[in-house]
Amino acid sequence: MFNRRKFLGSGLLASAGLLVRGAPPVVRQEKNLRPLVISTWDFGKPANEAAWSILSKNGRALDAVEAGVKIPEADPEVNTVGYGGLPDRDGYVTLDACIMDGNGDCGSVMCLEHIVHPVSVARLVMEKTPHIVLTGEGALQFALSNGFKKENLLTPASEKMWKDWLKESRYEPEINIENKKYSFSNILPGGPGYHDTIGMVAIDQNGKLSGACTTSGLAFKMHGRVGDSPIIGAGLFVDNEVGAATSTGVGEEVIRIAGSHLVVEFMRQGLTPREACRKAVERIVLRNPEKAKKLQVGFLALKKDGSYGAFCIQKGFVYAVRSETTDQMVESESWFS
Ligand code: SD4
Repeated sequence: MFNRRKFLGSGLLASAGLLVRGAPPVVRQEKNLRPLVISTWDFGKPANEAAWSILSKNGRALDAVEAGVKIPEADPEVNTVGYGGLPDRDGYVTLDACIMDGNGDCGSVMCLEHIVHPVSVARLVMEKTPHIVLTGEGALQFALSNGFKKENLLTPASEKMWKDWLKESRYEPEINIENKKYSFSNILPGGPGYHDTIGMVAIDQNGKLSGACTTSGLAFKMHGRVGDSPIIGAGLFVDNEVGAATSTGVGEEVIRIAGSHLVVEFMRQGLTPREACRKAVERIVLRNPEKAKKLQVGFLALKKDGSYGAFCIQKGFVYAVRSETTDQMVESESWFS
């Protein structure tokens, strides 16, 4: 269970303005702080910056989250989102993404190949079709017919990691691999499977909420495997009446509890974002405590009043926050310390 003493201590650090990544967690509950954007993991920081350049000019949250998550999608160094993402076990880079507006509009692509910005394809599914989800070849054809360029997303670095992995083909998600993204040398040849995602939620000047989530999913996954990230209600959920939530970690466990929807519903019942995330984590842990010891899931939530929070299973989940007064990484509280 999370360590309350440590947590209280961190509040002091935070109020002294000292809290940065690596320090103990903090929960901010400032109200009416908007616009504001929060997103998962280290790469959330540059992503937030792109989102902020829209939000700070009175732009829409929907435009902000799309622009934000496009940053790691295009970054070849981020080996778990978009271009440069690690492939499945057959060597195909297949991407999952979704976007949702607070009014219930949403779009999603699953198992999409060859397109650097799946989130933008998801947005087009939302805006140009009567559907919500397009998958695989159909999603690719839709993207191409809307002017997206077909590209090879497998970078030499990712291909090498895949070939190294093939030597043993061991498949087991590694906890907090996201934090290692800038260092390929941290990833052992023949080592575990990797998971990583950017989930971003934002509130704009007008109090409207939106979110986006995009990933290459679990590395070296079975071909055709889809995680929580592109599933509305699992990897992302947004409701202008209440708030927004997104998730990261082992998608199968998030799907089982419709995680992001659950977090939003807990907030609807009056819980703070942090309490709502903690209750969702509790749901996963209590259903199988032994299994939970070996996996990571993190939830990140933003309430309509501008308060935000997170909770995860294992220590090490960090998220980025950007507003007029804040630009920082925050470490989430965890179930296990
Ligand atoms: C998935 N949830 O495909 C994604 C992976 C992830 O941090 O979020 N990793 O299961």
